[in-house]
Amino acid sequence: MTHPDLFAPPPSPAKRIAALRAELDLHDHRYYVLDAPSIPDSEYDKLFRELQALEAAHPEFLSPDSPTQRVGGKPLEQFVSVRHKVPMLSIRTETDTEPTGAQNFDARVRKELGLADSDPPVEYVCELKFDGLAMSLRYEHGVLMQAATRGDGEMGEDVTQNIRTIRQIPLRLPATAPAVIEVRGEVYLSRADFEALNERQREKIAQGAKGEKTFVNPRNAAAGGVRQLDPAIAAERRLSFFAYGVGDITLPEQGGPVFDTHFELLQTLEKWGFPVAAQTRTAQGASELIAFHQAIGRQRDSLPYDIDGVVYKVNSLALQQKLGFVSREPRWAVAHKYPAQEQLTTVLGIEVQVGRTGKLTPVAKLAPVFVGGVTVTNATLHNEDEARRKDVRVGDTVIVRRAGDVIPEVVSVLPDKRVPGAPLFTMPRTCPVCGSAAVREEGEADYRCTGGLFCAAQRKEAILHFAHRRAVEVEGLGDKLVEQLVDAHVIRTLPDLYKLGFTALASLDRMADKSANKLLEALEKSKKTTLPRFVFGLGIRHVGEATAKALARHFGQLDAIMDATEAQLLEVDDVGPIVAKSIRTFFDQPHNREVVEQLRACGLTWEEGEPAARAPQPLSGKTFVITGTLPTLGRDEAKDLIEAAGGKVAGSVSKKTDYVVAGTEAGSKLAKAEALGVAVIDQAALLALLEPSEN
Ligand code: 5U1
Repeated sequence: MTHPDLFAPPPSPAKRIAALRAELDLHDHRYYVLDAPSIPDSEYDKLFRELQALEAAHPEFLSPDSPTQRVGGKPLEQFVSVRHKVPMLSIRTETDTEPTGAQNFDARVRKELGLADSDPPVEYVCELKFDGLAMSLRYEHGVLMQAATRGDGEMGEDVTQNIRTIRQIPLRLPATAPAVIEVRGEVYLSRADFEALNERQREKIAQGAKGEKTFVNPRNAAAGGVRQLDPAIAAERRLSFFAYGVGDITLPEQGGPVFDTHFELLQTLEKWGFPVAAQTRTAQGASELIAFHQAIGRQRDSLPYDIDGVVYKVNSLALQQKLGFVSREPRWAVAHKYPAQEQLTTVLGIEVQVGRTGKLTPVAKLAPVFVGGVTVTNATLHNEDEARRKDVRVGDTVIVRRAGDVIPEVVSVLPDKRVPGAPLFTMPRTCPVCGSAAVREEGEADYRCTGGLFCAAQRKEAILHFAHRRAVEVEGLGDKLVEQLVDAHVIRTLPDLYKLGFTALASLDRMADKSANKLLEALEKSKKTTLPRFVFGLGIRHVGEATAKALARHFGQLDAIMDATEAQLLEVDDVGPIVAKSIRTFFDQPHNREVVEQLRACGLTWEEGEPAARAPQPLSGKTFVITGTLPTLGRDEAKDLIEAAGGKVAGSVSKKTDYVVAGTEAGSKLAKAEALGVAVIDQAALLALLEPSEN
């Protein structure tokens, strides 16, 4: 039997264009909204290029709602003002961050509705209060026609070109959507995209780019992105969007949809392709509002974006209408805040800290301030350029920001409050810890101490790194002990560790005989190690665990690694020019070679192999996440096996994960893998994958 499609005529260009657009829209939605792509990027790119080629050959079919037209427009001269058909209201803010904030709102609603204590609880919808920029998206006959900022609520600015670049925003709605609908929501920048944007900015500044600056917070960066006249720059910001309501919409009597509740409306928006925050839920009465506020408060730091509170809305649209508005704020909604993520404080001093790799970081010592839910006393100034650009001086009043798990930072200075005569901050030219020269290489933003293992700051970190569980592993050698040993000048270099005697150890404060013996045993045990652990343990800049493994696999022997030229190092998987240079520089320092020789002389040994042909790499290019308890393999063992076979092991599941290896008591990672459609395998399947394939 012949396959009927085999002889069917090819579809007309118009039909193929329509099919490609629909397919790409679907993949955009799966990728950007559901976080669950169903085809690899390469396949997506192929479809995209086919559509671009067809549209170029048939410009008569070009249409603004095509996925190829997201970043199509030319820079504007200025934005055009637009009048909102339905004003964009603001929301009442409840600044009482305690449960009473929710109780007060519920009490007000009940009073306005004339409810008695004996009446049942009011039903609410709980949402997140995103820290972004309000936006109104107008669709006519299913096509995005206009995106406008809130402005003063009556008049906003037409920023359609920029908003089109947000891939989470559908350019076209399904046929079930009404003839006219304005979707209201928040444009924001995720924390990861904000950090990446600022990192790119810092690099540009370090390379001497004029007029570039870092951004104070994701909200400002998002607002700046939306207000770019050039849509190509807006596209680079990687803005995101969440929907939370509607403005103008076709009335039911003109064929528009009928909604009884706000929750139903949000569910429908989600069905039409808009991102709605997954945390959104209904709640009965004040007690459930409080529970929501507290639950989200606990998650706030780990959310991928900034929120400044949660929002409660009366769910019934009929009750919303009954409650009405007061001065542009609906009585049926409130934003219940969390402690602010930015606060004012004063700079007590500026210290320069030295990291394990010798990086010098200026840190502002602050008058203690409660920000983002914790008391902050230190804030990073990143590097000399940043400190100078912000011009932070001792005695200044500054805005400090702490959001998520990111290190607190000084975002700006209040110049009016400066104490006259406060001196300019200058980066020291010598290391504040060891006095060695501090140098800043061309094109780099950071100063580094050149003292290497001679620098106590680097020494402590270097010893801790060497003794780490995934490096040479000296059980029981923690930071307190290393600090004591280095501060008491008992050890200066790594080999000194192996020269420690019982008497020196037992004389340390709080060191019992038993602990001293245990440490000596652990040191003895650590002498038998492996080449990758030893190389990783040396703490060479840019050489992480995976690179150390790749080097050991490739060269087989330590001397071969130490003597390899940059060109030879570049042949190793995972090693690029920066890493190759760093390895070469490390082994070019006589004192580093001396450390290696002394460690060997102290009895550290590992198996060496021939710099032979590489072992088979059946898992090359694959990313794994391990969760739960595996039947026989420990986590580290499984990780080592995967990495030896060329795979990577990540800590969290994302759309880029190829396999989740799940054992017993696997938790949220397993659930996430299932939600994203990532392959879940057990230990036996992992071991099968490790077998090199026959061909
Ligand atoms: N989640 C959410 N944020 N937010 C902001 N809902 C919401 N609603 C708003 C605003 C300004 O306004 C409506 C209550 C009109």
